[in-house]
Amino acid sequence: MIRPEHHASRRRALVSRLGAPALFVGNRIRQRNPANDFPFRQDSTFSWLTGCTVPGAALLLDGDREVLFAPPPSEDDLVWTGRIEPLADLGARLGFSDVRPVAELPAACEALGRVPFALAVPDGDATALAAACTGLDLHYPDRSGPEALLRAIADLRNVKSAEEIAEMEAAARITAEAFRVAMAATVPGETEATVAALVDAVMAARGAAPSFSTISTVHAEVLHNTDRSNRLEAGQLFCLDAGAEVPSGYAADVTRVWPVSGRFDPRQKAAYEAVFEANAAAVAACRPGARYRHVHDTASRVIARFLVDEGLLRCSPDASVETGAHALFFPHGVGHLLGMDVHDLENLGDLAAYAPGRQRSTQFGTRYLRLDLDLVPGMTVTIEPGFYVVPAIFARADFRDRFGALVDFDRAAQWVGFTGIRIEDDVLIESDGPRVITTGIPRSVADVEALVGTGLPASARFRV
Ligand SMILES: [Mn+2]
Repeated sequence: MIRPEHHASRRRALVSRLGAPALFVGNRIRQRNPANDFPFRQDSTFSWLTGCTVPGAALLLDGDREVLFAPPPSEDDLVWTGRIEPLADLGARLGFSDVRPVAELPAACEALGRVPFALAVPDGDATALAAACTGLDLHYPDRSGPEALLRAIADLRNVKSAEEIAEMEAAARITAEAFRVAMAATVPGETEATVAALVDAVMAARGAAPSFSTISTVHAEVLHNTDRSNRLEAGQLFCLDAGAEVPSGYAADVTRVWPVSGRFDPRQKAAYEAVFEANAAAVAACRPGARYRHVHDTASRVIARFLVDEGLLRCSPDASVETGAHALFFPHGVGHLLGMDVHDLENLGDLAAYAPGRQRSTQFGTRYLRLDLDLVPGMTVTIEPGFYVVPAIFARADFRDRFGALVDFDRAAQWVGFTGIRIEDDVLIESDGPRVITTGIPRSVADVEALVGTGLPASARFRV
């Protein structure tokens, strides 16, 4: 867990950057029906500042003054949820000497005498409260808050402390265990749903939760595939894209693809090794000072070289990166920021992930690159190149026109049904270079083939 003193140092760092008061609201519980709630997840910035996971809480910062607001517990809570923590106890646990009922928040904002900074959160009611208390035009996620506030939050959250890195390593360890169980359990006849259930069960058994809906599919060419209705068949490639979130809120995000039969066929193996090489080259490029766009281009060049070797591209890898031809087979960015959210800070907009003066590319593929900062020590990013055969892309008339000279569409048609391959790891930028924190998950062809289908390990005792 992150210590209260650590949260306090973040608040001081933020206040000294802002030079003005600031209001942060947390998320509230959202109901599906009365007495039937959706799972609660605190807003990440609110958690980052307070460690407070009480729904409906708020934080007011004004110079040295810090006030935590929270809904007072009721007697009914004791009966229905077993939770009763008096506000004073909540404050003592989280390191706040001043904790008040949240009903007092509007008057406290009024008493500031000036408009505080405030942040929109993924909860309409909480954002409306922040807007009402400040008069700011706030709407999640397109009007998240004043630019100076967003920049300060992005700069501070983007560089992880040793305590945060330890949390991310814990998330990575649980994720690695889940992946090993999933690989071991994969045999023809098993189902996508069962593998996903095993992954989520490992996370739950270790006190964590999925940091996003587990992707468990034999159709990796659908990038964010949420369908889990298929039975696994020999000859298919299976894709697992999943990550654990530990109680402090830090996430992992990993993808592996493996053969259902336990053996890659020659074409699958060639493509897998190209994506693996792209992953390794991109990881190696994640050095302090490197521009992330160049990390993306490094992976693209390796994928393009494979496409040239297979006769799918008729141009040099450099010409492919220039024109974007390879993106017909690698239609997404090489990765993104990672932290308390899987696409960390994405709710603040491109301001958090694109350096000033840098814009998203207009080119197909590269325009989905979620990050273009210069890397600095303490940043954590994902590296996730891929190779996909997407019939809908090959069918596009505008692509056939534009790339007709560069892409062999007849040859591409022979690959339809291949599905796709993505290999994703989480990388910490250290002063002397990159460090992969998602270790212990097979990556090489030999390591993958050695584990797939070996059966559930004894440690997976939670299986009933
Ligand atoms: Mn990812």
